[in-house]
Amino acid sequence: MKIKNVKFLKAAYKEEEIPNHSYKEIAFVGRSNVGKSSLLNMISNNFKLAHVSQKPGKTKSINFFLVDNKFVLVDLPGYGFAKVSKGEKKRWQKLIDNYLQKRKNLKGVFVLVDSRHPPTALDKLMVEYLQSLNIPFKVVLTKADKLSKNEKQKAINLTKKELNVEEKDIILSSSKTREGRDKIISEIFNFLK
Ligand SMILES: Nc1nc2c(ncn2[C@@H]2O[C@H](COP(=O)(O)OP(=O)(O)O)[C@@H](O)[C@H]2O)c(=O)[nH]1
Ligand SMILES: [Mg+2]
Repeated sequence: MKIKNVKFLKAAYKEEEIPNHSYKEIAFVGRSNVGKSSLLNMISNNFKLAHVSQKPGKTKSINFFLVDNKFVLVDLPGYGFAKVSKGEKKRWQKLIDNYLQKRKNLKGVFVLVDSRHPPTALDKLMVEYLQSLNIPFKVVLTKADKLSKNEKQKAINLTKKELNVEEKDIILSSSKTREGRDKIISEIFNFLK
């Protein structure tokens, strides 16, 4: 259960651009700036793979990454960013919705939530949405390097309560310390089974 080689496959800006392959897919979602690109880089051992941006809302496409010629990681556009136009937001929302509703290859989703803040209304909506679609998911609490041991447990408890998920479905992670990497990779392979 290792990830060795990850390469960028494609960016899809519209539904028609979503690649037509038979690889199983694992997707990552979360509000912009939650640390999604950093996490993908950390998992891939490639600091330049997914663009880490200081400007939230920059990822406007669904990005596909091929792992060891076996399966595909999918970076979905960040939700809940205020500084884009309504039209632009609608376009992303439609792209994400279509993908989650229709994608037969999709085997599991990681919902990224900033460990320093309580889950947002949009995080809740996303979790409920995945539950309603029967898509298996895990919650990843990002930027855990910013928390003390106590605060980590508090963040887990809050996530359990707010998102109505079990502790076994929550993973603390940090792209700085690489905390959570092994767990995330092992869950990826569980999803792929
Ligand atoms: N302390 C800390 N900062 C992080 C971590 N992951 C991302 N960041 C920072 O959070 C900001 C947004 O990260 P990025 O990966 O671009 O988020 P994205 O918009 O969700 O793709 C950047 O300034 C990152 O350096 C982490 O694990 N720990
Ligand atoms: Mg990003």
